[in-house]
Amino acid sequence: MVKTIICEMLGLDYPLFQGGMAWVSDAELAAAVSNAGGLGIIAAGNAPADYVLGEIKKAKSLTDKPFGVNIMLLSPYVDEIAQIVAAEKVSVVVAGAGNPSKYMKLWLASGVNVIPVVPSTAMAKLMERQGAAAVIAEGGESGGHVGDLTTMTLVPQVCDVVNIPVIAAGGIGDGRGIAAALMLGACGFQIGTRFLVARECNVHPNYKNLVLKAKDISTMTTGKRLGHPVRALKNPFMRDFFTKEYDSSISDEELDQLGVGALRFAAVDGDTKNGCFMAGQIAGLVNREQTVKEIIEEMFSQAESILNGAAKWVK
Ligand code: TUI
Repeated sequence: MVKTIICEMLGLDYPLFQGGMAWVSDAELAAAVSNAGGLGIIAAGNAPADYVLGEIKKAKSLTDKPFGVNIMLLSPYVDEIAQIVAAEKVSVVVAGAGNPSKYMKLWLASGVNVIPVVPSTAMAKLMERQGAAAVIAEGGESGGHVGDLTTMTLVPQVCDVVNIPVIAAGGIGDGRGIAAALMLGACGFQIGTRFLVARECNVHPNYKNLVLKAKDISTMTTGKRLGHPVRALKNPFMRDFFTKEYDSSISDEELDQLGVGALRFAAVDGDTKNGCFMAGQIAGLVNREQTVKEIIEEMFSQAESILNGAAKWVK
């Protein structure tokens, strides 16, 4: 068994977080992950507060195990959602895409474990000072809104500057990734892309098929000019956005507007031309639809056998 302090801290069988994917990570996916022994996470994304409350209640009806909510700090509904997770006393709040400082006191007072995503060591130190239970060091291999550093470089540097547990995210898709992240100092692993193709994942079948077909070089990033680069599968939407990003006749506002609704077109409508199919660079390795339980058990048994064999390399 791969058991770490994260299991003890949060009451998990596996030190695994399911990545909070906007429009994708609903109560059903989160409950399936929690029931399989990991930490399922409902993504708030840009959804209204009543949707998030409904998903929290649904998850409570589907599992007795702990689960979390991922709050996307750029959401227009973030203030309301911050109150809801406190009132509902969810086990874990993962905060991403910004600085959650203004909500920390509220969340800590309600007994929630606050686990922010950090793209840098400075942010990691700040979050530890403010009472975070752990941090997620997410490298730019991940899908969606990405930071600059890679998982390989970010995780050990974050581990060196904080005393709280560090969860690695970005580019982990199987047991090899888990074993590697452990060696970097992480004691938890956040996996998003592989769960996109889980049987219990309600994303549009076209989205699943694009991930299943993806190769190593199938993703790209756009949006650097707007200050929030996003990684997604290459398709007409992404290529068009990329061209316009380097066209000085297009204003930032117009560019921003181009992205509105694109993730919904992908996840809900399966629109392969106009959708933004966010996925990590590990998509090329994701080749089979499996149940959540199969995914988790396979990843950890692979990690275990690699780790058990690792001593043979040391003479
Ligand atoms: O948030 C994510 N991934 C996401 S959010 C998302 S929805 C979205 N869509 C379009 C544009 C923007 C968002 C899709 N995928 N991952 C966690 C993450 N957090 N990545 C990077 C960060 C981050 C960035 C800056 C965390 C903190 C931060 O702090 C900046 C500051 O204020 O100092």
